[in-house]
Amino acid sequence: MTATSASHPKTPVKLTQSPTWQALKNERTAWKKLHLRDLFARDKKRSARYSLELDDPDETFLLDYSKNLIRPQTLKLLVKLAKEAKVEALRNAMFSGEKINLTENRAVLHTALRGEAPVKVDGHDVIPEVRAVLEQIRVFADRVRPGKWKGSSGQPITDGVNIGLGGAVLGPAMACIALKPYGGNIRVHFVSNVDPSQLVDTLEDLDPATTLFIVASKTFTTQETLLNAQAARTWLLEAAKDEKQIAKHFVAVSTNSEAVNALGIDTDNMFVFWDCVCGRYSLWSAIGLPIALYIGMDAFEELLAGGRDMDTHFKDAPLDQNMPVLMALIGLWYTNFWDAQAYAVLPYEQRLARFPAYLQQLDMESSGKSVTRDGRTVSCATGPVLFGEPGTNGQHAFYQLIHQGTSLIPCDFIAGRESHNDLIGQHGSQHAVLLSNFLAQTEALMRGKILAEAQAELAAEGKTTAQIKALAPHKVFPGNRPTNSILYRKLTPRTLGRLIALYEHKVFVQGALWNVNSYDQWGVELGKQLAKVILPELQGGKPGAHDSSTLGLIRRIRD
Ligand code: G6Q
Repeated sequence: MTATSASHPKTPVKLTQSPTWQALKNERTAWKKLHLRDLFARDKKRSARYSLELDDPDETFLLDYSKNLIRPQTLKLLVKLAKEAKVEALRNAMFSGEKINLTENRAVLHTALRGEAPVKVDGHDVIPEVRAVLEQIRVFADRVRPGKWKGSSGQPITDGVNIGLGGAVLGPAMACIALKPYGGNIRVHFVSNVDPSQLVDTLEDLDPATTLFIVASKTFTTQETLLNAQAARTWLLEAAKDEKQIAKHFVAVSTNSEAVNALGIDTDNMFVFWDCVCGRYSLWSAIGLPIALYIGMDAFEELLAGGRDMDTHFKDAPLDQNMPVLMALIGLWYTNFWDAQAYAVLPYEQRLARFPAYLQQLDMESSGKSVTRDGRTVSCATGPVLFGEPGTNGQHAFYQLIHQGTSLIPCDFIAGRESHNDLIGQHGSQHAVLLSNFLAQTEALMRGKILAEAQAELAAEGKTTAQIKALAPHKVFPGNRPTNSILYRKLTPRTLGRLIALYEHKVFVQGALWNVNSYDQWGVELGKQLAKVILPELQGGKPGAHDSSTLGLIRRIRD
């Protein structure tokens, strides 16, 4: 199919003015009298009714969305809204390579990176190029991992240091931590911050003779990445002494071969990706090189296959049985009708520790927009603030607010049935303890605790009537606090691929509903511009026209 520039299905002028939106407002009012505790009590099949599973008996991948503030009429209206927003047409446009990133006049190709069927952009099938780069990564990883790629002193590489920022680091770093059980003999490190402490701390224990740098930057103009790459180059040359050795210790991942060359990196050692792959959606591309180096190319291909599983589900499942669509609609329900301004992602899987940070960029950079695709001010709230930490850690920190605070914070709980590392302690399986917490939290958030239950508990503890009266109000939990539960068998590369793609598509659907361009990031570009103005002023130049606070701080730093 030939790409048609800027062709995308038109969404209604304002979704918020549709009768469905009004009906959802009425539905919200009806919910003032509903409590999930009662709905579960009345409908024993609620969980089965509101659960979806990928059709794969070997690898559980289940979404239980029954502990959400929904009932049949709620979902019916939400799905109708998705139809009115023409989500399916925009989805098809994305998968077929149409230029749906309107502000940059680009196709959106992260699904093509893990795809198999032809995807034509401007009449040209991109899949052969995608496969060619994957093959290049395979050849490279197959040389470095068994020690066939030698450093300046003839020794094999032991450590890879990825230098990159934002989309060039969050995905690969998250995935390498998540997939530690599949890691091989190459250690991987990630340096992103221009704060020199990060590079210094990383290099402290490394040997230049056995270290390989991967400089990852889509544009290869990001100041922080270039500075860190130059500093790494200097560190390497102090030991290697010879510029020719750079080729053995530096590779680049970029779309910009001129800039790669200008940094002194041999373009033979460059892995390309494409403008149509947005940074935060790029871990499937050559940006995933550190992942392939760490877990090997076969496992990396499994990660891609996991993404493809979710693509197939997203493309084929009807809207009301479609995991990303339902997660997106339910998220919109809370943002726009319950005034939820935050959203927590809580993996009960320590190795998903960086998953919330990864999702923060994916979601907030994609949906943090106030202007519609056609340049008008949005008519409703868009993306919420996303945060999260692995459970059970978060339980001992911020869950208090989720249970008893004044804000509604919908949560996604994520867990594996099996652990790579179970330990048997005094309570039996330690992994079972983790899972019992996962289940207890979602149940408690849903049920809450009514006053009579709190009073009965206190009475059972032997408290006096006066004590019960004083303490009971503090022990009441409102409940009706919504959660999704995502359960998989084990955190394998394939599962991780499914999980990431689930959230990618969820964000896509919300972008379609809110009619914002999920694939640009002008806020990020602003930061790139602004710091360049102030830098010379910090280094002795004449301060420009700033506010008194900024001027005062510039003076203090210069002093
Ligand atoms: C991601 C954003 C942004 C980007 C970084 C790094 O979607 O575009 O986070 O990844 O600013 O940009 P470069 O890859 O061009 O260095």
